[in-house]
Amino acid sequence: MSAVVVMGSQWGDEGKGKIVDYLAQQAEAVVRYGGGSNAGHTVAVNGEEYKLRLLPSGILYKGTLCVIGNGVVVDPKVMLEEMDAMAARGIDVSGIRLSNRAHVVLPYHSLIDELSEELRGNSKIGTTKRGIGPCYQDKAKRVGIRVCDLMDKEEFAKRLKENLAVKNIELERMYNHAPLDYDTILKEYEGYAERLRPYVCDTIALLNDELAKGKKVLFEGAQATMLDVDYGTYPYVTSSHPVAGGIGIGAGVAPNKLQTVVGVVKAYCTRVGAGPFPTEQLNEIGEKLREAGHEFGTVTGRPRRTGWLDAFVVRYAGMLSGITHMAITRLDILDGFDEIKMCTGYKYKGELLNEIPASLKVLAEVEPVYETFKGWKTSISDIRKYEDLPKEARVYLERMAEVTGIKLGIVSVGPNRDQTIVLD
Ligand code: 2SA
Ligand code: GDP
Ligand code: MG
Repeated sequence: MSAVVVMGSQWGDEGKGKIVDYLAQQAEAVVRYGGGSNAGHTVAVNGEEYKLRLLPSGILYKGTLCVIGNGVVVDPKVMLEEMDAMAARGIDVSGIRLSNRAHVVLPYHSLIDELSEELRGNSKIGTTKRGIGPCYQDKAKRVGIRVCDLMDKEEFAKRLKENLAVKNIELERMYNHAPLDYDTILKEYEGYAERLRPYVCDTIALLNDELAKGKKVLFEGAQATMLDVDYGTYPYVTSSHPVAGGIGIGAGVAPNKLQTVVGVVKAYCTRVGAGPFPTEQLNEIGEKLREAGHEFGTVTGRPRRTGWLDAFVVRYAGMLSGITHMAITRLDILDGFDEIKMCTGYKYKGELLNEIPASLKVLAEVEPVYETFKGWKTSISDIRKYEDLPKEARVYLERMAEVTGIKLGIVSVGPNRDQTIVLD
């Protein structure tokens, strides 16, 4: 088994960082294939916490290749800050490889992200304001600047000049904002280019070579299925493809190379930003989940919206990405609940739906169908064997597997690497 995917099955923050870190113990390479510094993946080892935004969660293992694929939009400032912070904590960053085809986030991207959200007022998406959408827009508009352009001093200067002329008109006319200064950005980015140069390569060739040699490669999804620009709750989504299909586009590895797809599933559900969330609990249950789970954005610190597990959404995620195993995380957060609910389907105008509706108007009106489970009311954080979990917890997990049609692979009972139960 050489190519393993770890991706989000809900609206993000399922604990992908923790699961990638756990599985990276046996991997030669860990690869990010989409998103950018909007991601916040947390890894905890021996009580130390590492918050990763652009760097793959395999970074804590010396000698592991940590690849930022062509599908990622890279803010060089954030990437270098992250590398410096890791190096300052004694982490070896020499295994990092940055795709020469990845697109570069420039200062006008983050600025426009922020200004356009302000302009949208009540209909804003609730983005992380990291310039992700505007950078992917430039890529699709065919005016983006790629890492290979950044590495070429003349080409970068020329492209920046052309782009900035247009962006400054947009800033002035649309947002009444002062123009950005060409020389300042040029100088800043020339500095980044020199520092990043040793890490830049053709990651497509690198990854396909590793796989051809039988090496284990782990693909790390960012954001999640319901935030996918095609399959999520559009337009309240990110601008990339977090589903497993995003790997063909964002890493240059063909779909038939992916054997194992691990869907990370939080034992309840959260979402940050606007958009429909059928199982949201805008009540004391939601408050309790947020409090017990410390549910605040890793990048922005925003309080996350909270609700019950939506197994109907996880089933959809399983179909879209061919999930072979579920990694259930944060089961321990439910330790103190008397009663736990799971949504097994949606009703719309009294009728059970077979699929997740495309229309947000319909999705906003669906009525989740719940099954209720008895809580286990005891701490499970020290349990390391599946059969040692309380019966009530096993009933909940096994029903989840039944409703979604996906096998249980991992159960996580705490943030630390060792708080992990692997099923046979
Ligand atoms: P963007 O910035 O254009 O990608 O935002 C578009 C939508 O995607 C959501 N999004 C996220 N949802 C959950 N977690 C994310 N990462 C951070 C975290 C978020 C944070 O790990 O906590 O710190 O707030 C993430 N990134 C993007 C976003 O909320 C919009 O709904
Ligand atoms: P990601 O974006 O999917 O990687 O998730 P985040 O890092 O944004 O949020 C998940 C949070 O849950 C992090 O703080 C993790 O350290 C933590 N975490 C992961 N698995 C578990 C678990 O099983 N139990 C608990 N209590 N925390 C966990
Ligand atoms: Mg996160």
